[in-house]
Amino acid sequence: GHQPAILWFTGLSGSGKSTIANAVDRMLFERGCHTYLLDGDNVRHGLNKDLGFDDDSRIENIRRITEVANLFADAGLLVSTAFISPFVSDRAHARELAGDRFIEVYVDTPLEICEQRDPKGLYKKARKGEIPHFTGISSPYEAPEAAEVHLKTADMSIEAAATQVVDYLTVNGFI
Ligand code: GGZ
Repeated sequence: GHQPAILWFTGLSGSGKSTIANAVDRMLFERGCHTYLLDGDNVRHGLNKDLGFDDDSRIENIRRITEVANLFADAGLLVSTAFISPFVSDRAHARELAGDRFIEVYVDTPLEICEQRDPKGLYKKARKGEIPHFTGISSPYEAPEAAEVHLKTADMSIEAAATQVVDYLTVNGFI
C-alpha cells in the first residue's frame, strides 16, 4: 500500500523533469502503487490549452495543476507533476493546499547544461528573440530553497535521480 502524495517536480526547460518523473512513475507502478503523472503533454494540450507563457498564464497554469493534483491525491493516488513552475509563490500555494502530502522535487540542472542539450532548439530560438519570455533567458526561474528532494542532475543518471525520489518516499513512509 501507499499514502497519497504529490511529487512536485520543478526545474528549467530541458532539466529532465518529465524524464525523471516518468522513471519515478514507472518504478512506483511496478511496486503496485496507484499513480498518475501530470505533464505538458496531458495538461497543456488539453485542460490548459488556452494558456500561454506570460506570467499570468503561468500562474493560472500552475493554479489549475495544483487543484487537479489535489483531486487525484484525494482519490488516493501518488501524483507527479512535471512543470517548470518558476514562481516560489505558486509552489508555496500548492504546498499549502496539499499539506503534509506535498513533496517538492528540485530538478537542479544548471541553465548552461539545459542550453547545451537544447533538445527542441527552444533555447536557440529564445536567444534569437523568437520566443518571448522564455524561462532562464527572458523570464525568471525562482529556484527552491528547501525542496524535500534536491536532484543535482549534472553528474547523475536518470535511474539514480529517480531512485533518490523513490528512496525519499520509502524513508518517509509514503510507500
Ligand atoms: C518556457 C516554454 C516556453 C517559454 C514554450 N518558456 O522543454 P519543453 O518545452 O518541453 O518544456 C517547456 C514547456 C514549459 O511549460 P510549463 O507548463 O512547464 O511551464 S510553466 O510551469 O512555467 O507554466 C518548453 C515549452 O513549454 N515552452 N514556450 N516561453 N518554456
